[in-house]
Amino acid sequence: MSARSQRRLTIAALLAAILCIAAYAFRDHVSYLWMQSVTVPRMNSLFAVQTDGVDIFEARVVRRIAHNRKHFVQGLQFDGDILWEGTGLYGQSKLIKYRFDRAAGILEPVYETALPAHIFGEGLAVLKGILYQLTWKKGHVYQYDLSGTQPLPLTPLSNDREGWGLTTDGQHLIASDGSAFLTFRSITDFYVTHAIEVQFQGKAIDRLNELEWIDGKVWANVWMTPFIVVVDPATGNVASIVDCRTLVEDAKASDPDIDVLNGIAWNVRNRELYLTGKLWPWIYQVVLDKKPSP
Ligand SMILES: [Ca+2]
Repeated sequence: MSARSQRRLTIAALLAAILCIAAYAFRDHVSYLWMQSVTVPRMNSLFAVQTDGVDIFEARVVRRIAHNRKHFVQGLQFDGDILWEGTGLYGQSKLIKYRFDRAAGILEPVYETALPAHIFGEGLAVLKGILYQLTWKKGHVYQYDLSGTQPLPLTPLSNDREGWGLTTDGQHLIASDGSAFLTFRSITDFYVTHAIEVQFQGKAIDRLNELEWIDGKVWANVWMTPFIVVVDPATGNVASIVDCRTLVEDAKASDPDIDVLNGIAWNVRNRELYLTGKLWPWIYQVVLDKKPSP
């Protein structure tokens, strides 16, 4: 082989190595863009056209609660007057505790802890004095004892799937993993007790993300859409759909760089609904207006 051929071979090998390293380093971003390109048009067209037989509600803004626009919201849940928020992104994932001044509409951060830089935080839920926080791909389910003045970390549990959203029916934890399945989990070891497939008019609805248990139903953000599905936990069937396009437009008008709708918190004591998204400058208190049947 000539010296020139050897140089070409070396350069080609180096380029291939650089491409492989870049593809590995940005694998999550590539996967994210691919899922976005496939999911968004399909979900939007599905919900826009085929809504026979389910109730459609439109989320209407009651008030805006100021929120840190750097928070990539992955989990949101009230515990009395406390609002818990879990955020994602590598190097930026946190668990945040707010005291909510409901009359003034102000969230006062009273505790914050950062997750390790290699951990991407996901959904959270509070059940029987323990806060559970998922991680995206590492399989950790962080646990915190909430009986003291500050959360006390306990030994993490293990998740056998990707962690996306989390909520509770009061007995189980209920988790989403990016698929159309919601898994019901034991609070002691996070093992699956049973699962349901979420379906809308016979079609599986995947990319289920942040969750909330409200009045016996599981509410789920559908990732990359402005819609929330309200799911019957016994059958998996979508009972109604909440159209949040007005909120997305309002948030986008405040900040064009916002990410998707993601974050549902039900203030059970006052029966108030709060919604937000990733990198949104607001948490919205909303009421639902039922849309007339077409
Ligand atoms: Ca929630």
